[in-house]
Amino acid sequence: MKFLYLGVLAFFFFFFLKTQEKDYENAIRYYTEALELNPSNAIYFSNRSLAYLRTECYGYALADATHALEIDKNYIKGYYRRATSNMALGKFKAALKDYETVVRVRPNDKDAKMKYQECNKIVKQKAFERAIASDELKRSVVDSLDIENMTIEDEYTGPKLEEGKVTLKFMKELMDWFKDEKKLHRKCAYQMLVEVKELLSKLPSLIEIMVKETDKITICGDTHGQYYDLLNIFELNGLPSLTNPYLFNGDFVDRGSFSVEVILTLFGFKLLYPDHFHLLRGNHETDNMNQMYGFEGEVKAKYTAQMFQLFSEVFQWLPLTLCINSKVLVMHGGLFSEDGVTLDDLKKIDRNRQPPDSGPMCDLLWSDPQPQNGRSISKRGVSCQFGPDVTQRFLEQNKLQYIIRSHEVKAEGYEITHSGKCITVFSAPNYCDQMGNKAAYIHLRGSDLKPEFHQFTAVPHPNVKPMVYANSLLQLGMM
Ligand SMILES: *[C@@H]1O[C@H](CO)[C@@H](O)[C@H](O)[C@H]1NC(C)=O
Ligand SMILES: *[C@@H]1O[C@H](CO)[C@@H](O)[C@H](O)[C@H]1NC(C)=O
Ligand SMILES: [Mn+2]
Repeated sequence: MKFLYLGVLAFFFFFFLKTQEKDYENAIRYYTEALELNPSNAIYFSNRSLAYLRTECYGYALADATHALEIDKNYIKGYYRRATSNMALGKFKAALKDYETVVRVRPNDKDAKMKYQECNKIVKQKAFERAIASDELKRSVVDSLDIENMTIEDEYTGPKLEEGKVTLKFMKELMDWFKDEKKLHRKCAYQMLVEVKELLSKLPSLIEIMVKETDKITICGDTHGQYYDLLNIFELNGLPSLTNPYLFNGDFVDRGSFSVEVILTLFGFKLLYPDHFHLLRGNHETDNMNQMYGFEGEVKAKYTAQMFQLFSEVFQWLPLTLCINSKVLVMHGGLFSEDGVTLDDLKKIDRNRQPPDSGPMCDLLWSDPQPQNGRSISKRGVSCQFGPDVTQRFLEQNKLQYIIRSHEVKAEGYEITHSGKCITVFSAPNYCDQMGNKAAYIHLRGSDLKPEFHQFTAVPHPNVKPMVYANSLLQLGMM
C-alpha cells in the first residue's frame, strides 16, 4: 500500500503544483521513496526522469530513462525521455537512435516523426560543420563582414555608436531602447561584437584583479536573458562605473527571451569600462547550449544566422575564471575532477574553443559542489560534483580563502556551503518565470573580502515567455 500512496503523492506534486522548483524536488523525493519500495516500476523511473529534466539534472534524467527501458524495453515513453535527456546534453546522435525506435514502433505518430526529422537535421548539420572545420582553419565571420558599407536607414531613430565607440550616453539610450522592446541597428551590433572580440581576445584565461581597501566589487550570477531583472540590478545597485565595478559570472544568455538585450548591454559596459566590468564564460556561452536553449534562435529571429556565428566566436574568448586580491577565485561552475590543479594551469588554458567533454576547462564551466566528501558523478551528466575536502585541498594548495560560483538556482539567490569556502550566487529571480526563487548579488570589499549578500525579487517583463526561441525538440520533448 505504501508505495501506491507515495506514487499518488509524487503524482500530486508533479502535476498540480508543478510551478515551483521545490515541487519538482518533492516529486523527485516521493518517486525516489516509491522506487525504494517498488524498484521495478518503469513509470516511476520515467516520471522521475522528467522531474530531473525540469531541474536540469540531465545526467540523472538519462540514467532514469535508461533504467525505465531496462525494466520494460517496450515502454515508448522511456525512449522519448532518453532522447530528450541526450538532446539536453548535446548528444544528438544518441538521441536520434531513440527517436528512430519510436518512429519504427509508431509509424503513424506525427509528433515522433517531426522530432526524428528535426534531430536528424541537427546530426547532419553537425557532421557538415565538422567536415569544414577539418578542411581548413575556420575563418572568422569578421573577415566576411563589410561593416563600413552597412548603412543606417534614416527611419532608424535608436542609439548609434559615437565614431564607432561606446559612450555612457550610448549605453543609457541603449538600455531605454531595449526596455521599449526595440532593436539596436545591426550595424551597431556588429561594431560592438567586433570590438568586444578584439578586447576579450587580449585577456588571459585567468583574470587577476586587485580591489583596494576602500573599494568594493559587485558579483552577479546567472542572468539567463532576464533583461528586465538585469536593469533592476542596476537600479538597486547603481550603474556600472569606474567606482562601481561589476563581475557577471556567466550564463548571460539562453532560456530568457531577452538574451540579445542582456548580452549587448553587458558587452557595451565591457567596452566602456574594460578594467572595471568583468565577464566570465558560463556553460551557456557555448554552441550546443545555444542551439537548444534559445539564444541561437533568438539571434536568428532578431538579426541573422551570421550574427550568431560572430557571437559564438566572441563567447570563445570570454575568460574562464577571475581571482580577487589573490584570495577569492570566481568561476561559473566549480572545481575539478582531479586534485592538483593550480592557478598557473588555469592561466595556461587555451580557451578559444567549444569546451571539451572533460578536463579543467569543462569543470570550470560545469561542475557543482556536493555536501559529502570526495567526488561523485554529476547529476547533469557533464563534469563532476566535488565535496568540501576537495575544496579545502584546492584552496590550501593555491593559498586561497574561498571560491564563488553560480550555475545553480537557489531559493534564496545564494547558498553558503563547504563551511563557507564555497559560495553560490544566482541572479535570475523567479528563474524561467516558474521557479519562485529569490536572486542575489554579492558585495566584496577590498578591506576584508567578506561576502555581503543582497537579495532581490523578480520585476515584471513584457509578455514574451522564456524559451520561446528554444529548439522545438526541447519545448515539446517533455511528454
Ligand atoms: C506519470 O506521468 C504521467 C504523465 O506523463 C501521468 O499521466 C501518470 O499518472 C504518472 N504516473 C505516476 C505513477 O505518477
Ligand atoms: C563598399 O562596397 C563597394 C562595392 O561592393 C566597394 O567597392 C567598396 O570598396 C566598399 N567600401 C568599403 C569601405 O569597404
Ligand atoms: Mn550554468
